[in-house]
Amino acid sequence: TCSKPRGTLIGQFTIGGMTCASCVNSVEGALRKQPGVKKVAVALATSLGEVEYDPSVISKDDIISEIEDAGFEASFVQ
Ligand code: 9UX
Repeated sequence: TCSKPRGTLIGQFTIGGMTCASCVNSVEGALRKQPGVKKVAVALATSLGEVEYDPSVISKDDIISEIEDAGFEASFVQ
């Protein structure tokens, strides 16, 4: 059984263009303020991010667009 509430998905994405810790804060901050985003964690060393979101509120494409608007490239791996 899944312990997550209904409507919650976890997606993993790769991020291009991050070179310092402030970049991490920019990506995380851009996503955290979006409705439907519940959790976000970005790792500088691996250029990987994980987001917990409600797909009925925000789509993967929306999430990618927000990251790109913050000045980075991103694509979901899952
Ligand atoms: Mo760090 Mo990131 O000086 O866009 S903020 S490179």
